[in-house]
Amino acid sequence: MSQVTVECVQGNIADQPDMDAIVNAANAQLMPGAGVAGAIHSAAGPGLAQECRPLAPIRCGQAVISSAHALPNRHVIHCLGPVYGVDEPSDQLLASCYREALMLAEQNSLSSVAFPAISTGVFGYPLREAAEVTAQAIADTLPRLKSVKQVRLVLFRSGDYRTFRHAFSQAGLVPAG
Ligand code: AR6
Repeated sequence: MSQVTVECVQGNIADQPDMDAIVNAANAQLMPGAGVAGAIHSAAGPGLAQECRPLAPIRCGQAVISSAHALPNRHVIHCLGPVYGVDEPSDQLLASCYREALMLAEQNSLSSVAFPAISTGVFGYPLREAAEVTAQAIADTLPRLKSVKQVRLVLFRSGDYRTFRHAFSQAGLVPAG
């Protein structure tokens, strides 16, 4: 049995004060953007973009870690997801984001990480497919985690929450219902 608690919640990724790290659905330049990147950078303040500048550009499927500035968390982990239909193989690149982010949390001795649904906004990844790939990627990575004890998926919209909840229960990560 895994010692890691996995959960899906509906909410705002920039408002997860109980988590050690939140994950940004970033662009390659790690600059403020729309959606998740906009919410995170505006809550963190301009110091986040400043710290990120020398870390960019990142490649698709990669994760990098920064401090969290004015956010209530310890760190932000920035992932560049695939643009659906452009970056291939999209499922492997999306899975790589979750795996790399969790391993970075592990290397930094963090115990809790909150993710948004990477690539499902501006980058156009169909939600149900993304939910299945995400659930599988997290399930595959759980056995490698020692420090990380809590993984949370934060879905902005109620329909997205239900889709992720279903995929995560199908993968045995959260109770059915
Ligand atoms: N909290 C949680 N989820 C959110 C929030 C929020 N505050 N805001 C949006 N979502 P996106 P991507 C959901 O577009 O597809 C940016 O401009 C949203 O409904 O943020 O990886 C970057 O700069 C969707 O389901 O990320 C990149 O250029 C999901 O989060 C590009 O967009 C991801 O939407 C990245 O695109």
